[in-house]
Amino acid sequence: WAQDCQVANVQVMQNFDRSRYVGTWYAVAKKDPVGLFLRDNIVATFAIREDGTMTASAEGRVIILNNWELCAKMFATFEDTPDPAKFKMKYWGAATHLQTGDDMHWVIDTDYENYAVHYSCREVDYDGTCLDGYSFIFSRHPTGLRAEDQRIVTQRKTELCLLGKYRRVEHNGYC
Ligand code: ODT
Repeated sequence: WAQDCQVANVQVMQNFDRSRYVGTWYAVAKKDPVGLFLRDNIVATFAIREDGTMTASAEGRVIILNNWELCAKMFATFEDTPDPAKFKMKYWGAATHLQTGDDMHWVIDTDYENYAVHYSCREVDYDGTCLDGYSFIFSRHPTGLRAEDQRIVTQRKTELCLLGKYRRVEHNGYC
């Protein structure tokens, strides 16, 4: 895989199968965007509607209004694109003061049963690299990634040009 840090050249999951992606994922690491929102205790649950549309809900501790912490319940619907691993995510909160938005949502890699690497670039720079984006590392296990998955995930972080930019996402029962 070429590592030129161009958003347009980011490799995503081949033959992504949303039906195997459904269910619960625990965020174990996160690269934050500008204006960090979801902080820790982040759990996302994906589902598929009868018409095939992918949806998700997520819970987590968020920071709003410059230092106010609370557990937020968020919802999203995913619009398909020609690439099965690339979606447009429309999201909103259960309460009005929470973030709403439209982000791209790419599944970079997953084995469906243990780990998943997500990526979203909000703003592409003039040179084609990502100026502002975020990325989640998900695990099916609340305890974190298995040792054998860590190697693959580190490889993917490197390919995304984000190695060293993630922080651990804590799960301490706050939410
Ligand atoms: O936390 C941040 O700083 C940026 C993230 C904002 C988007 C949060 C929206 C969550 C909506 C419910 C979605 C669930 C699925 C999420 C999977 C991956 C990350 C968005």
